[in-house]
Order: sequence, then C-alpha cells, then structure tokens
Amino acid sequence: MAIPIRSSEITPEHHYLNRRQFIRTAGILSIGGLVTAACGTTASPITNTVSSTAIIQPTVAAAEAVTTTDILGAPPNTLEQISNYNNFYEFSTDKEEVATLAQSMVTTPWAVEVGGLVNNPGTFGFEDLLSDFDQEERIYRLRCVEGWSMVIPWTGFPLHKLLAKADPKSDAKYVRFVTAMDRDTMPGLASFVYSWPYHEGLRLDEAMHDLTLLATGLYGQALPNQNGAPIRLVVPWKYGYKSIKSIVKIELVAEQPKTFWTAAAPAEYGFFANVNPEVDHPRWSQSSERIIGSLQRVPTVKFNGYEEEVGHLYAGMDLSVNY
Ligand SMILES: Nc1nc2c(c(=O)[nH]1)N[C@H]1C(S)=C(S)[C@@H](COP(=O)(O)O)O[C@H]1N2
Ligand SMILES: [Mo]
Repeated sequence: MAIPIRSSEITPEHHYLNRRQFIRTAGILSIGGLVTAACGTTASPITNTVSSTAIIQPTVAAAEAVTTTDILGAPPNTLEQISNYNNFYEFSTDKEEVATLAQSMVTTPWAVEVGGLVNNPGTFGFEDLLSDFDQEERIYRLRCVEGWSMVIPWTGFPLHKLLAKADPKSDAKYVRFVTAMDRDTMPGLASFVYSWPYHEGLRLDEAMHDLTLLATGLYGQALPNQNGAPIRLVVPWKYGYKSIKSIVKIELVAEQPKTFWTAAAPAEYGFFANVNPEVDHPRWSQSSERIIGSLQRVPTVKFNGYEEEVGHLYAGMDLSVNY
C-alpha cells in the first residue's frame, strides 16, 4: 500500500529544520549562542561553517553551532515563501511572477570578474568560488525598503575573503557590483524606465565587514534563480535593494558609484540605505515592517539589529541626509 506523503513533508526546509532539530536534541546546541541571538546583543555574526558539498547535499556537521532565528529572534521563513515573493526587476516588477520567469535564466557556466583598482584582477568561475571559500550559514532578515521582510538561512562566504584575494589598491574606496544582463531570458530589460544592468555599490569598509556575505545558497541548497543564482550579495543591515543578485562583476573604484535605485529615484532611495525606523521614506513610514507569512507589523530595528556591529561605520554621519 502506498503511503501518501504530503508535499510539505518532503520540502527541503523540512529536511533542513529536521536536521537542526536533530542537532538540537543531540545536545550540541550552544545555549550562549541562542540567548545572545534572541537578545540581539551578540558581538559576532551568527555563523557556522558547512562544507561546500552541503550546497548540493545537506549533511549534518557534528560541530555545527546552532541558531534557529535571526538576530532579532525571528525564525526563518519557509523555502516556499522565500522563493515565491521576489524583487528581481530583470524578470518582472510583479513579485509573484518572478519565480516562474526566472527559471529561464542560464546560470551555468558562470563567472565573476573582479577588477578595477586591485593588484590581482581575475575572473572566478562559480565552482571555484564554492570550493576556494568555506561556505558558512547566516540567518539574516532581509528588510525591503517597501516595508516587508523575510528571514532567510543563507549559505555563502564573506565578501572580504574574495576582496583580500583581489588585493585592493590604496586608492580603492568603494566597491561596485553588476548583475548579468541577458535580453533573451530577462523580459524586464525591455523597460526603458531603469538603467540596466542592475548595479549597486558599497563603501569599502562596508564591503569588508564580516557580516557582508556573498550568498551561494539558501536552506543548504543552491540558490533558486529567483533569489539571485548562482551568487548574490547580502548586506543584512541595509535595505534589500543593496543585496544585488546574480553578480557578474565586482569592481573596486575611487568614487562613490551610481546605483540602480539612486538613478531611478534619488530622493527616495539613497546610496547608504541603512535600515532605519527613524528615517521615513518620502511616501511611507519605515517604523514598522510585516514579516512575510505573518499578518501583524512589527517594529523595525535600526540597522536590522546590527547597530553594535556596524554603527561605528557611520559615526558622525547624519543618517537622514546620508539615507
Ligand atoms: N539584480 C537585481 N538584484 C536585486 C533586485 C533586482 O531587481 N535586481 N531587487 C532587490 C530588492 S529591492 C530586494 S528586496 C531583494 C530581494 O531579494 P529576494 O527576492 O531574494 O528576497 O533583491 C535585491 N536585489
Ligand atoms: Mo526591496
């Protein structure tokens, strides 16, 4: 007799959370880690190293430290939610249409060019990025400037490790990122409203911060196309638009680079885009957010909970001017 299995019972996040439950009941849970995460006062990012093979085949790492929430205490959204409500304007401005349209994106082979003001420019194949850098897990809240958020268990590696290989020259002050641009598979590029390709930037010290991640997976699997496969940036203390997807180029530059959203509406979207409940968007309040999957709004926290880690980067700056 066939035993019916509901699809929800075989989804990857079910296995993922089971694995974590297993680790937890096996008694490997770090109590200190859990408490500091829930209080939002941990001084170091929530990380643990997983082998790069875990991207394809999740495995139980015995020594894995376990945190099951983001820094503000929220558990991860489901894979279903994370991969079906997406901003990826290259495909569509309709968040619920992106998942289907993005399936046409070709992500193999993939290479990231690292250049500009560096001593060691180079082009890195995606497979090499996976094998050359330990893949860590980071549970981050992605807070969109539109007033919603999602908690996502990423895997990836800190951007500073790649930048260290490239060896920035002393006149490099900013990092510029560029997304792939393929007119055959990205229908959104037909819009003349935006300046394609999608491009973003960080100040070098922001880029070098250990929280700044190049994500290569989520829920222990390869990134879904709609989430920015095969490699995307995640800057957890900034609004989601800084977290540029499907990166093909990283360039060290001397001047603050223009960005896709500052070009589209400079009065509404700034270069810094730090999550800040005290600085409203011109058309709506930023004091609260709705976590996708929940009906209630919760207060937005400055720097998305990472003020202790990143506040010093903005010492002396007026964040309502440098929004
Ligand atoms: N290339 C590219 N990157 C992008 C976007 C985009 O339209 N194109 N949207 C940004 C915005 S506004 C958000 S909120 C996040 C959404 O990421 P997610 O779909 O993985 O949740 O991606 C960011 N990165
Ligand atoms: Mo966003």
